[in-house]
Amino acid sequence: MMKYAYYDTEEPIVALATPWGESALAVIRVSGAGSIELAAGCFSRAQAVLEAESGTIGFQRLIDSSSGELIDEVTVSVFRAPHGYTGEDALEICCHGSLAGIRKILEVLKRSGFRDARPGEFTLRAFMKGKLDLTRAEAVQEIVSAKSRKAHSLALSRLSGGLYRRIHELKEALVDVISQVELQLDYAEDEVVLEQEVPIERLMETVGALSELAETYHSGRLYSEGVRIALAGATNAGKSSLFNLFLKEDRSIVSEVHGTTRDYIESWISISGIPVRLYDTAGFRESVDSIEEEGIRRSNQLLEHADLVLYLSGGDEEVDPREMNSSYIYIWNKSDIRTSAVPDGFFSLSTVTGEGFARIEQEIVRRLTGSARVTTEGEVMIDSLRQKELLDRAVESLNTAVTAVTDGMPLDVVAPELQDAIDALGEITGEVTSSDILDRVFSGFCVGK
Ligand SMILES: Nc1nc2c(ncn2[C@@H]2O[C@H](COP(=O)(O)OP(=O)(O)OP(=O)(O)O)[C@@H](O)[C@H]2O)c(=O)[nH]1
Ligand SMILES: [Mg+2]
Repeated sequence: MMKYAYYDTEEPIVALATPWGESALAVIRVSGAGSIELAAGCFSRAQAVLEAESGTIGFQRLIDSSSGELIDEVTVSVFRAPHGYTGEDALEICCHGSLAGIRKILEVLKRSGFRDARPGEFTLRAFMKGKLDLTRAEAVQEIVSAKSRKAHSLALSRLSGGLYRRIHELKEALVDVISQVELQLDYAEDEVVLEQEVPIERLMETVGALSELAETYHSGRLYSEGVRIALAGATNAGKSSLFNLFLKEDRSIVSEVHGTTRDYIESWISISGIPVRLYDTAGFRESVDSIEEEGIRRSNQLLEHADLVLYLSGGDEEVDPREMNSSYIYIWNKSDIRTSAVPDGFFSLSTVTGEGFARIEQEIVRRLTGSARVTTEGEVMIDSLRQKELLDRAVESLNTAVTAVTDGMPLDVVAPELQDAIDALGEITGEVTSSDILDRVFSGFCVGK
């Protein structure tokens, strides 16, 4: 674990902000006090960088100053405190995406006095400089790791302050309540006896709003992390056909031969914005050989770890309702050629005509979102366990406060509970902070972010 002291500095730092690998272009970032002066020595036209205004960009040759050797032709964007992402003096060097070149540039910059940045250190500095609060800082990483368009737009709304404003609003409401309570406590000290009064309705409203926000964690996670869905059933039931239907391409081999799929195949798809890792598996039957047996064993393992299983029936196998698993979705496939009635609890499907497919997609979304609230336009959702835990803590403290009030307990029992809830909300936005909190938030970041 990194220590706060490590962060608490304006030391010049450097990091590659784009992936390690061959690419058309790569971006190397430096930030910190004096970083423009430090880096200037590496450029052919040092004076231009030294004199550049914030937010300007210029062409440069990057030179190894010890040997005079040309390393790369680059463009350099200049940011001066308090402007730019970090709010410190900073440069973004856009070079060619060659691993050898990138390594050399990093080496030259480090020799000039920069040290390697730790994960999230640029964003941490932006936070320290008051450029963003913690909910926005977390949103930065959430945007980078978003796996679906939906997760991306939810994170983007947090970055633009949607969550911050909601938390701030609720916190203000609590600050109002606590100042009323404290006023009464002050009077009590003056021994003026007053009827104790706490705006209990306002308090309950706030508790309600905070628990609602905490509950969005489940859906928030759903959209950012995604889920695992496995296809299961007897051989030849049509699992690979359904897999291909989801992917809208002929990815998995389909044939009338039983036991076509022997190892599982997986792919990311999106169902109503939820990222889904979909698995096509080896069908069940009394195994014919040891390879297929191993395939079936792996299928079973996948089913155990899947968030949802789609179980296909494609032939004349008997269905025993007592053996149906309530967390599976049962599908009666090949409806185009089957004459028997669809059994209770099954969804009818034909992967050939596509009949019933939309209904199954709807059922998947219904099952995954379950009791979780489905997002509506503009709704604020949370996607961080840290935020969820703090919201839970605030709700718990407020519930204790409400109980204390209704039980007629003295106000000096109520006030600390209110204060704890306010502190919890302050921790979410970063107004109340500690090295542990910062470690927890920033250690999950990419280097260079
Ligand atoms: N008529 C009809 N045939 C289907 C349907 N779905 C699949 N089939 C056919 O059923 C056969 C088996 O389909 P697959 O998708 O390979 O079945 P599977 O469950 O993956 O089989 P294994 O990989 O052997 O476990 C193929 O010949 C498909 O063309 C359907 O809805 N209607
Ligand atoms: Mg198959």
